[in-house]
Amino acid sequence: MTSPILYTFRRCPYAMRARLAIAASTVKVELREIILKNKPAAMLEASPKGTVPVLLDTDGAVVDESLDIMHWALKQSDPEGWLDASYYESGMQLIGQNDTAFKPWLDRYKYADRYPEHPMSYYRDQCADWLSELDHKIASDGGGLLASHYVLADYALFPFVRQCAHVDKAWFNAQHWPALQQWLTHHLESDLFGAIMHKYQPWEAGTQGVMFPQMSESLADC
Ligand SMILES: N[C@@H](CCC(=O)N[C@@H](CS)C(=O)NCC(=O)O)C(=O)O
Repeated sequence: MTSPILYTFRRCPYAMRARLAIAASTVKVELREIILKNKPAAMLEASPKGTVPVLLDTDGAVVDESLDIMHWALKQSDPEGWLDASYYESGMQLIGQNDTAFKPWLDRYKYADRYPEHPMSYYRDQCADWLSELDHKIASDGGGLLASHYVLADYALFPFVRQCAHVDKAWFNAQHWPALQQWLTHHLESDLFGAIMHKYQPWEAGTQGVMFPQMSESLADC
């Protein structure tokens, strides 16, 4: 095995945050796109819990939590200072809140028919409380969640805010969250996001995945 292998699913927010960090670090991996309903045996052998993303390093180490994959990549190379120590602890706290408190509400909002004990609007209100908090943070910190620039927490939370906004775009856009809406638009329109959202055919056992991140067009022209 010459490159680390990343098992990923394009639309998974956890996999997105891992790909964002890998792309920003420019650490090269072999990307293997999977289908959640038909997980490759090689992935399950490496990580029997069966969630994406999973990173299999060249020394055989398995990293199967998205946040750990972000750290794995950024510890090798962090050209944009995502791990800036000044914002690290507060960022990890925010990520913890996102993953443990907000994400369950997001799932209920997105799949409200599976949680009939409350109407969809109830779940949306829970999400809105968190999004309002994020809007205030961005407004007071001058552009990012914790600083005037983006750090680890911005990239770790962005795919989840995106997912929430996409459940009902008209509703999201109608809220008075100017700072959060601008923050989201910036991420959605960024080259980095474009670079991690290419569509790939699902990987087939016995074949080579695709090298990721792919060279940017400006570099490829040189
Ligand atoms: N805590 C994990 C969560 C990953 C996760 O739940 N991924 C979802 C996809 S978004 C998954 O693989 N679910 C398994 C399935 O749907 O079979 C992480 O941060 O990597």
